[in-house]
Amino acid sequence: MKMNRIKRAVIGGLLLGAMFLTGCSTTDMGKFGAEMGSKSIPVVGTQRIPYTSTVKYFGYVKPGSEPDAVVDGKKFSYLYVWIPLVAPELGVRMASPVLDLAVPEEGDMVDPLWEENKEDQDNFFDTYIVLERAATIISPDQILDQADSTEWITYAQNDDSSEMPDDPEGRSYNSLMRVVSEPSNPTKALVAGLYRIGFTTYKVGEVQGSFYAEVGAPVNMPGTFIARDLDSLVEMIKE
Ligand SMILES: [Ca+2]
Repeated sequence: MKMNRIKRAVIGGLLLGAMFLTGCSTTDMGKFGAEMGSKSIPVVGTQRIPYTSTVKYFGYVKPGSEPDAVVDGKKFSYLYVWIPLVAPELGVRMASPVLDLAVPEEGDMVDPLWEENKEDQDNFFDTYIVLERAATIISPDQILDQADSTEWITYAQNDDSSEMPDDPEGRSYNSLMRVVSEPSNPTKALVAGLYRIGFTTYKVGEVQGSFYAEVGAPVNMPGTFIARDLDSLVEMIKE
């Protein structure tokens, strides 16, 4: 009887320890794991295969900058994303500020403002992201002609994700979402074309400071680009 109680206490302690470990926030961005092929393992949690292809963007928004748009009273900025192939799934995550979470590597897209301001520890924002696709833009030569007139289809949004590192004040305010394509539904299929990541701050506050954005796919996607404006995006696609 007593032995059983001790055994139960030990097992309980181990379970608690394992839950604590898996529940802890990471201190760097870590691998971006996919939804497809993920497995839920009791105690351990969800095990994910890292995305095969990821494209990263390091950005900075100067305090006091004008937003790209105001949607339902929220000040939105955009990152434009060219997806060159049909994707079975897309993941998007964003963190602010960047500081020690990640450093740009070859092939990453780096905003010149980020280089100048990457040490800024004072300005950051509570990220909120929305993934949208331009309904009519499926080839690069349509981007500049149709961007103003196209409709944008919303796929998903996220405010706070416990999978992301905390902000400098220890709050779980960074964002992560995964969208699995539904090929038979035109508004849920992840076809090739122009996408954008709308980002804002969900609660009261301004979008300002450094930010990290990453788009992942479980297949190779050479020719995927991210830019803050459409002219730059078109330039990158052409090169
Ligand atoms: Ca948030």
